[in-house]
Amino acid sequence: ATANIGVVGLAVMGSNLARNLASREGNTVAVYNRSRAKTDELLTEHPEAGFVPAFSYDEFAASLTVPRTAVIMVKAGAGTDAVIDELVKVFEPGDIIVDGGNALFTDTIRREKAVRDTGINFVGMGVSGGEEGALLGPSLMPGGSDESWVTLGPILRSIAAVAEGEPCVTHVGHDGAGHFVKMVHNGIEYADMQLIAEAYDLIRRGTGKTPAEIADVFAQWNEGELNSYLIEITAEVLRAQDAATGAPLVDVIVDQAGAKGTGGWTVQTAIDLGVPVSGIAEAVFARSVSSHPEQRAVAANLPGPVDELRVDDAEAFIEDVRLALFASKIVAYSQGFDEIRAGAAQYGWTIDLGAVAKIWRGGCIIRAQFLNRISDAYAEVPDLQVLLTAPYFVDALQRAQDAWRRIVAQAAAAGIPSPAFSSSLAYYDGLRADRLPAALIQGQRDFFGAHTYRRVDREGTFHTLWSGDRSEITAEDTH
Ligand code: NBP
Repeated sequence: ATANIGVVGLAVMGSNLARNLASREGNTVAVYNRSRAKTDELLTEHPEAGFVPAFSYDEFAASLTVPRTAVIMVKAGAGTDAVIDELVKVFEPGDIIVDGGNALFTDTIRREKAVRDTGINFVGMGVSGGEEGALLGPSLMPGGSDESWVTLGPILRSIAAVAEGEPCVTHVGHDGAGHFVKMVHNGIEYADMQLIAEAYDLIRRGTGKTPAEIADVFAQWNEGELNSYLIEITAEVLRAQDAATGAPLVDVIVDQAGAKGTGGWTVQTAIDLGVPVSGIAEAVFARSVSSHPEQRAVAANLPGPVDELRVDDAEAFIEDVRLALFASKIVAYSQGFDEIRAGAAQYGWTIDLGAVAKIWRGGCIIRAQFLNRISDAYAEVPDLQVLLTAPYFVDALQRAQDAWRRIVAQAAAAGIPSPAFSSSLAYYDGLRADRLPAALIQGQRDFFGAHTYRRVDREGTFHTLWSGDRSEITAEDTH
């Protein structure tokens, strides 16, 4: 046995992660792939990595020093279960199996439970940053036991991205905590991308600027408080020209956004937890609206407003859009962190939210300067109820809110869809409202279903005899 760590699954992510591991001092990396071709190819192309190839699970286990540590990077779902079944046969108590695929956190909880009886440690780990991140430094979100973290910590710290001198990895929490946090990361990513897309659309329709000119706007925004990877790549995408036609690339790309499902998971889980993640939900639904060409074709002639968006002062309008984007982004992140808080409470994880914000500062898709403000907020008040009530965000929302309202109003008047901008604002106003019309909903529920209500002035649960004399009685909560 010569390798201190192994990788199973040598497609794009696995081979890049294996190369990243091999490039770090002190690591020797065993590699295995179900079909031999990928292993051969990796060995041929990267002799410098000094990989220890294995062509069976027995060989793979034999090549690893104890405690054996293997990272699985295969297609999430049945593939992951198949690999775990095989590794469990050849590994021993104390060994560590890490699943770095995009597993649903409930699958990770199930797998951890199943593997636990064997004495082998199972760690679900979120990996963000795509293929480049895997190779050069991803953001890593491992769950699993404290015992496994002792072995894994130093290895993961050595391969993770580094942000402001700190490696982008932390032991997020037990069993499914890492994959849960990765799921929410992806949900926030959906929201952030949708918000940026809405900002682009408003600027284009409002000012008539070309995509290349709007690229300059985003590049400039990237110098300020919006500084982030997504803003940076937006500028690059908008600047790109199609080689075949000379048109802006963005104009020749079909406007139907795809999705692999993690955004949907974030929303489904939030619904189960009762957490409003409206910004993320709108982003998921906006992609699905875009992806129904047959529905869009029959709806294309529906009446719209007479007046198009008219902007007199392009510069002022663009600044309004920037502020609306920043405010909506604060809402999206606040909602995402709310979901992590709720998930931690539900599943019994101790998650340091400030540490999560820190490990997202590098390597991952939502890396942004702004995450420092989030970690500051949690450093100051660790059990902060609502992230956007932290002083920095209150100040930012104060600066942004007039512009945010103008943009949402202008977009609605001109018939420009801005679901993420407008739902974020609606959430913000809902949250800060003194009284909500939820009182009326309780009245309606009591009317048709005797669901009862509570009163503002007395303890207890009440029901009005709607079909009788309409007097009020004290009621047991019937539902
Ligand atoms: P894929 O998701 O395309 O999976 C291909 C790999 O899975 C191949 O190595 C394949 O082996 C293996 N595999 C399958 Br499929 N079924 C298997 C089975 N029953 N037993 C053993 N191996 C099996 O690879 P990827 O794009 O590199 O992603 C790997 C994981 O990383 C996924 O879970 C993905 O969601 C996650 N992830 C991806 C990204 C990204 O940006 N792409 C980012 C973060 C996480 P074969 O060669 O024999 O077919």
